[in-house]
Amino acid sequence: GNLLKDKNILIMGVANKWSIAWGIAQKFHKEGANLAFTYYGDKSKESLLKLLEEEGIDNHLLISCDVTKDEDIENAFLNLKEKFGVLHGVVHSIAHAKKEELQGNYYNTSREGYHMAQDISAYSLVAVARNAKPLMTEGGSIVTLTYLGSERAVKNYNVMGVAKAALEASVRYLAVDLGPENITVNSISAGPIKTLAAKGVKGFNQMLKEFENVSPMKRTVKTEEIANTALFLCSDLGTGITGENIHVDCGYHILG
Ligand code: 0WD
Repeated sequence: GNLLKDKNILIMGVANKWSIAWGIAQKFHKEGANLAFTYYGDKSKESLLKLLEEEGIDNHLLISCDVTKDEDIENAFLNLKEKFGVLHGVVHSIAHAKKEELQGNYYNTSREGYHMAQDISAYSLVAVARNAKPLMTEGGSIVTLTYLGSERAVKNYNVMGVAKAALEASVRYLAVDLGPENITVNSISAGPIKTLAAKGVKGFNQMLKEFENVSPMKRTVKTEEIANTALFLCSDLGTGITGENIHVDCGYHILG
């Protein structure tokens, strides 16, 4: 396909082959996008280099970026400006909380853990949007990943659910800020997928089983289905949609 031909897109958050961001990267590559990646830590860099080689994605830009550091984010977009000049899309697929706070009672969340979850999982999108804006001179699309735990009290999701609520609210405010520049900002609310981040949530495997049993489609969602929605949003098919949260979860969220 060529739905993303001549589009320069930044993918943030590939940690390994199970990462949702990697599924999105593969799809975007097949649709002709010019890709850049930010990674966090040496382990992610190694995985990413290997994956890129296997997939035959070359001429990419790889940038180290810890989203808790303003200077890392600024540096990433400086690099992008040099390499691409114009940017058409950003996929933000980053979240983190302390493992011990993804279980038990939410009231046990520490101040530090609360701040960390907000910083990495929600504020990072705000900083990314601010830095992306000057490069999105031809309009653009910013897409982030969220989860139903923002709307409902999902067992064990706790502090991350609160961070995702902030992320989704940020999507709406950013959509207003950036709308005049023809930049859309949306989130995809993905059903549970077995990844590194998911393993941090206590009882995740059980959650997958329950999901299979009760979701309207009686199955879990595939990473490729998340990637297809990200593709739609970043291509010319998705223009006119902004501030939206699209559930890609086999219908699970409609259940009472
Ligand atoms: O079921 C799932 N897997 C769902 C995931 C359902 C619904 C939503 N999501 C969301 C996650 O909350 C996240 O926002 O999708 C996004 C991607 O998550 P993923 O693909 O499930 O998980 P993973 O492959 O672990 O990617 C998240 C990555 C980090 O991985 P680790 O596991 O090392 O925390 O976010 C990155 C890192 O690569 N990350 C950071 N990047 C920059 N700076 C930082 C940081 N400080 N911290 C974590």
